[in-house]
Amino acid sequence: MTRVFSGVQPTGDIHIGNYLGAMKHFVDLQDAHECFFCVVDLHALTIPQDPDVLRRKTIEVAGIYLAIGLNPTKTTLFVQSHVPAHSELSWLLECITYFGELSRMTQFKDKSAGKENVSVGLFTYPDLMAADILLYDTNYVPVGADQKQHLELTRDIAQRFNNRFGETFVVPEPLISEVGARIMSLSDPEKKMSKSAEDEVGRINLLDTPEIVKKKIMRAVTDSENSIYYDPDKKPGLSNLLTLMSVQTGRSIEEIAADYDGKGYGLLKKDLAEVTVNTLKEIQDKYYGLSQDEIKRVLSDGAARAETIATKTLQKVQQKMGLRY
Ligand code: AQP
Repeated sequence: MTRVFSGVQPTGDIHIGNYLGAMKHFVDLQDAHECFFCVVDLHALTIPQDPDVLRRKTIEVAGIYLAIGLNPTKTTLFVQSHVPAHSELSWLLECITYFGELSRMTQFKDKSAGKENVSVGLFTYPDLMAADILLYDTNYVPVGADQKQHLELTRDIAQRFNNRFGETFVVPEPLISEVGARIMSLSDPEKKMSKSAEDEVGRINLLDTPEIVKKKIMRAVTDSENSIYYDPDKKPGLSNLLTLMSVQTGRSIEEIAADYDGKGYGLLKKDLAEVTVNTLKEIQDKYYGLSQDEIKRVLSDGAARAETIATKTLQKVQQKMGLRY
């Protein structure tokens, strides 16, 4: 069976961009593949975290995994730091990654820009991500468009290792959806919707109340024209709303634009708010019905399953690199 791996950081609030760009696809993939979905808490440490908040958010992300429909009897759900092989393989991969490669990562450039104290972890983060993926002989990695460059680096590292030490790693393919892979901020639609953006109204969190969702969508920045058509360069705000409508309803952007053209932006926003509230309601109903103990049990079982596979891969890599007798 082909393998799928992906992860979500327990930082900030999980938003509809994370869901529509990546997490929703996790659910679609779990029937046809052997899936591993991780709460990547070690990645979260690349920027300062309050320890209690990090612990709470780790359980929250795992709860959201269950609430969106991931089934722990089919899919392995676990926390990255509970499987030590992730950190160990990361170091080994750092030793075959070039400084120039990591320096070219746009996410590092964006997140470090203008900051005086940037952690080394933020710089080497793509190696930890490569380790996450390569430990499980992963064939497919469902992610949003912002992770494309990291995935390309993972492929380069896997191929380099295989060329240098002999066939070891499966070279993974990214799965990036055509529509919805880059959901934009509602308040600044030139930028992607992001957990770390200070502007709360730019993102719809999966656990936002219906009132807040409606308010955020009705206030979404659009443009002063009145005609409805998709053009992310000329009309980024409106195009983002059409995208949100399309990925949630399964209707094409063209069809939606034709439906609303001439009827004003207000109606589109009102209907989108309703659709979004319904999407979130289903998730929230399940989320608030889960107990902490239930979530922790799933994570503990998942870590045990993940560890068996990850340790085998790590030992193979250590052997090839000359670390074992
Ligand atoms: N705006 C987005 N549109 C579509 N997909 C997105 N993803 C993130 N933002 C969008 C995808 O969500 C998955 C989980 O993301 P993550 O937790 O690993 O962290 P991230 O990419 O750093 O997400 P954020 O929310 O944007 O956080 P910050 O603010 O810290 O940068 C990934 O598959 C990601 O591609």
